[in-house]
Amino acid sequence: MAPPAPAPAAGAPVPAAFVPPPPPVAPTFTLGTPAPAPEPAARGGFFGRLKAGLSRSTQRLTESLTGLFQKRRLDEEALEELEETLIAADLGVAASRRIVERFRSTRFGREVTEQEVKEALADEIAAILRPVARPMPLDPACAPHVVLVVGVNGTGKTTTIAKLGQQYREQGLVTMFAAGDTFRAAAVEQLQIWGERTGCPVVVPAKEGADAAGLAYDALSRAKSEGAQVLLMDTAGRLHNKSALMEELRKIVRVIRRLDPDAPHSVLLVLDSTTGQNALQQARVFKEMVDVTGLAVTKLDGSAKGGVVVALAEEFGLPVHMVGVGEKAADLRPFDARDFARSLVGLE
Ligand SMILES: Nc1nc2c(ncn2[C@@H]2O[C@H](COP(=O)(O)OP(=O)(O)OP(=O)(O)O)[C@@H](O)[C@H]2O)c(=O)[nH]1
Ligand SMILES: [Mg+2]
Repeated sequence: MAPPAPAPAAGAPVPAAFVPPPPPVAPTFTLGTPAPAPEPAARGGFFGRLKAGLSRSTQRLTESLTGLFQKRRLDEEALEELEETLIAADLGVAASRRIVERFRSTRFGREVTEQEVKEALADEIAAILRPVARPMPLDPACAPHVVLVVGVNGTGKTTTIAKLGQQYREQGLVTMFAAGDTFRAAAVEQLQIWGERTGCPVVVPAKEGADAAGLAYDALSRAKSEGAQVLLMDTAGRLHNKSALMEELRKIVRVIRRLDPDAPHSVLLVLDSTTGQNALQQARVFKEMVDVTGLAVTKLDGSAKGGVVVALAEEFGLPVHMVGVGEKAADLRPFDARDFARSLVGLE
């Protein structure tokens, strides 16, 4: 990959909010195993990428819709079938009911085509998603803005940190990583490699199994003394039980507040969209543990359960700051309600 851009002088003007720019050039690194060759649609920018990525979710939903609405009267039976279709597509019972109620009140008894149903569905879904589609606010004046990244193992925490690190560096922000998953040597190494590739210094524990809160404290002290503007903290996804993980996360928060009473400024919960309804359960559990401020939903490329984003929005109302639609740095993007809704129902 290209050598990292030089870090700007501390105090250089920086954007107040994180709005990743569209990828200006071919992505500079890939994460994990090489990504498969892009589908033709993937060349059409982010919307195309999202659409290609969501195709498995879309297929599930639209196959049922096609069977349902070949010009048909929107009667009680059709509405019931529509509700079942939406629930089967992981939108959740509450959101599915709400959408069907809107159909009932606006279109009941009318004859509708599949295209009309899709357009109306996309509008209703976008209306649910719009309030949560908010980029992660980033205030580098916090010096640094601390992002605690949490989530169960394998959801994409470490790679999301790497992608964010790359994007922030491209925006000229001095960014550091904290390898807070101290129990696994491999986890520390993984983040170290990303640090080297993205040009973000990584604070690592002195030894395997070191206290994660102590590491977090050291990382914030070092980030402060080195003038970092953003500090991304990785955490363990699994400890021997839930209360141990909760205790560890709470201790991290307590300890870093000795250095900055407002830290962490963001608590980003990473959820893997391929886990469908499990993602909802994970959100419930992590909300109990820490004050989650927003979500990153990963692996929407190839997920047949992308509809879960709608269920998450309906149940929690937490901002969906970003979505992962692939393994490259540029594949972590802000969440766009309309694009997502239209892709999900198979519209351009
Ligand atoms: N296709 C795809 N793969 C992703 C995405 N995000 C993460 N991954 C992959 O998911 C796998 C797990 O990602 P990690 O970042 O290691 O997950 P983690 O949450 O740090 O896992 P633990 O450290 O075990 O808790 C890796 O192979 C990533 O490349 C995405 O948006 N799309
Ligand atoms: Mg990890």
